[in-house]
Formats: sequence, C-alpha cells, structure tokens
Amino acid sequence: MNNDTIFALSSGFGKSGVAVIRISGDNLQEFFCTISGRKNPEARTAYFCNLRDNNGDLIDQCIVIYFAAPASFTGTDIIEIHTHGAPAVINKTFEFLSAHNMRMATPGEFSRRAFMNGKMDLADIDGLAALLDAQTEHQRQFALKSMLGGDSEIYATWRNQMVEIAAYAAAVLDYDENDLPSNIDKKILAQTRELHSEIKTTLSRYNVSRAIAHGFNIVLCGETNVGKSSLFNKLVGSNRAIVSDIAGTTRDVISAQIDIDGYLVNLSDTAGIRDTSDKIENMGIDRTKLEIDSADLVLHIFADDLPHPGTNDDSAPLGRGTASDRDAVAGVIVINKSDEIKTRNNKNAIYTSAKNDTGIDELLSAIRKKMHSILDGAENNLVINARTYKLLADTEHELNSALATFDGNYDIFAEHVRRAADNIGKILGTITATDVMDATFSQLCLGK
Ligand SMILES: Nc1nc2c(ncn2[C@@H]2O[C@H](COP(=O)(O)OP(=O)(O)OP(=O)(O)O)[C@@H](O)[C@H]2O)c(=O)[nH]1
Ligand SMILES: [Mg+2]
Repeated sequence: MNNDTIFALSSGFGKSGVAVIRISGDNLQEFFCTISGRKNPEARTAYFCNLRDNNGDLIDQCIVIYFAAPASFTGTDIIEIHTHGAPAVINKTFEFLSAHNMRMATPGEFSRRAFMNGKMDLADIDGLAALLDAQTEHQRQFALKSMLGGDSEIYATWRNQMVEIAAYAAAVLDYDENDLPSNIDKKILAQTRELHSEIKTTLSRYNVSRAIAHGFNIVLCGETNVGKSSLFNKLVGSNRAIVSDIAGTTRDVISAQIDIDGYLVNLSDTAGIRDTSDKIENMGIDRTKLEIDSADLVLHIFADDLPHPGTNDDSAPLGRGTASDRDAVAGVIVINKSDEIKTRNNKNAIYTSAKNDTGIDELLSAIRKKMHSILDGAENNLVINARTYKLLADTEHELNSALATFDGNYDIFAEHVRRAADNIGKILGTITATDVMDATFSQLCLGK
C-alpha cells in the first residue's frame, strides 16, 4: 500500500447542499491546523472555517473535521471538508489539495486502506458495496448485515472448522490412535459432510441473493395483442410502453424498476410471441425468450378463457427460477380483456381488464405472494456476488473431493480440506490474491 495523501468527493456528484471531500494520509494534523486556522484543534470536532487557497483567496466557507489514526474509516489520518455542493467549489478545492502534494484517490482506494489496516475484511467490503447500491428496504437490511461483519463471522467459523479438520486428519497419520480423541475419524467425516452440505445450500441460494441485490425479475409474456403493454403500464404507473391494436406493437424488451414491499423488481414487457416473417419482430421474440430464461417470475398473459396447458402455476415450463430446487420458473396466469369475456373457467388465473382497470390489485397481490414465498427470510443469506460465488463453488468442490478420498487416504483428504479453507480465506482476504482484491475494490465508487 502506498502512503500518498489522497482525496476524493465522498458525497454524490452534481449540485447539492453540501459536498463532503475526504482526505486520507499520514500526519495530516499540521495541514488541518492550516485550513482550520486553529493552533490546537481537537480530533472529531467540527470547526467552521474560511477555506483559502495559497494566494489567500477564499474558496468557500466550510466545516472541517479531523480524525486521527487509527480511529478512522481507513485507519489513517482523515480530514473531512464539508463545502457547499457546487461543482465549481468542489473543483477549486481539488485544485487547492493537488497544490499541496495530494492526489485524487482511485475508485475503492479508501476501502483498500481500511482493509490493509485491518478495519474491514473483504466480506465486509462486499457488504459496503452492496449498501452503496441499495435502493430498497430489503437491499439495505441485506447489505448492512454483511457490512457489519455478519457474513464474515460465518465464513470465519467455516474456515476455523476446516483448519481443525485438516489438522486432525494430519494427526491421524502422525500420532498413535490412543493419543487422539476417540472416534476422531468418524467425527472428522461427520463435520466435513456437514460443512459440505452447508456450503452447497448457500450456493443454491445464490439466485435469491442476486434477486435481492440486483432485483427480482418479472417478465410479462404471451401472444401479440393480449394486453401485455397495457398491463405493464398499469403496474409501472405510467405510459412507458406503446399500446396499439396492431399485433406486434412491442418489438423490444421494455424494462422498468419498481419497489414492491421493499424488494427491488425489474419488470419487463416483451414482444408478443407469434409466427411471423418480420425479421425485426423475430429478433424481438428471441429477446423475449432470453428474458424468460432469466426470469424469477413469469406472468403468462392471455386474452381468452380457454385451458392453457403448460402454464399451470408452478409447473410453467420456461425459465430457471430463483429457487434452485425448482425446475421451472414460478408463474402467474393472467387472463386480460376480462371485460370481453363472459366466463371464468380458469381457477388458477387472475382475471384483469387493463381497459377498465379491474383485477390489477389482485394481480399485484398474486405477485406479492409469489415474491414473498421466494424471497422472505433471504436477508439472512450471505451476500454472494460473482467473486464469492466462484470461491464458494471451489470450496464445495474441494470438500467434495476430500469426502471422495476419505476412505483411508488422510493425506489427500487433509490437502483438499486445507485448500477449501484457503478459498474461504480468500473470501475474507485473510489469504490475499491480487486478482481477488482488485475485483472487490473495483466495485466501489470514487470516495469509498
Ligand atoms: N377490451 C380490452 N382491450 C384491451 C385491454 N387491454 C388492452 N386492450 C387493447 O388491446 C390492444 C393491444 O394492447 P397492447 O397492450 O398493445 O397488447 P400487447 O400484448 O402489448 O401487444 P403486442 O405488443 O403487439 O404483443 C390495444 O388496442 C389495447 O387498448 C382490456 O383489458 N380490454
Ligand atoms: Mg406490447
């Protein structure tokens, strides 16, 4: 780690009431005395000051705070300058700091320092990145738990158990049976099996983690002209998609993000499915199929009351679904244009009329019910991203190999368990690999 003095805008970009610029470095106390205009300023105390450039010209009236190492976010000295949020003030302050031999931080550099100084491990930083992205209540809860070390605790417990198992396995080779705890081989086996199954379960919840972190994907699909775009507009609450009586109106995927009960939802309207020779429309239909493949919930829209085989609720045949133990994606059957239909033959269906605004609340309730059944309780899951998923999958693989060699070959068994422990170490950053660290810090923005 370098010990350059670095700075960055920690508050959001654009015009705002107040901007917070943070500086991290060694021995910043003297610089703080200069800008605050005080001889013996206290740490963690807000001082009002006239921030002046090197010519003595006023930059802005500010609040400045000094955090002395190691009691700061990064573990280094930190100065916070709270200026007015005007881009011109921020730029002028940056110029001033650069003139004092400081440089702009790279994205994630503050967090990298926090990691290097033992303030946070990599799992905490994944949580921080997720928190900074949080738009909804559930995302906030999910990320906060991880940032505050909830996930690290679980990883650390797993890792300790693996290290212990590997040590006992090695001891079985080196020591006399009588010097070891009784039935040690059986205990090692049982513990390894348990760890393996816990990690497998965690991996299987990846899609749920993803759905909370990046949004629960709901797709409206069906034949042309059944009213998909009309329903989409109702659910979104604005006329986002073009509606017309010409079949094949929607040719591309139209997406909107909405918040349902604190969950982020990515709702997509798609091109109606039909046989057509129109090249562009066919490209749209291909996109519809891709959307269905990545859907967590599919709304099958119809405009008639005939039986619709293959769409019976959870047995809908398309998509991968969120729960890994489910072959097919969750689905809701919607019969739209119910104002034109006299019958109500389908017990599993929700009858709507986008035209008369009926059944929309029932449709929303059905969506809520499905979402809650899939996502509720998931705040307790580990925050898994692509990086941690890969390392967890490698851990699972090593434990699987260990179990396969358990019969007698303690040497190889111990080696696999040790490798499994190393993978968990990489998740936490106790074992550092440059590529792993780069992936973690690059997800953070400037000023974090
Ligand atoms: N009577 C009636 N007409 C509706 C209803 N919903 C939509 N429509 C009409 O049906 C036609 C098609 O609606 P869209 O929402 O464009 O249908 P779509 O499924 O998106 O069609 P494509 O984009 O072509 O696949 C329009 O003329 C709508 O006004 C409804 O509930 N009742
Ligand atoms: Mg449409």
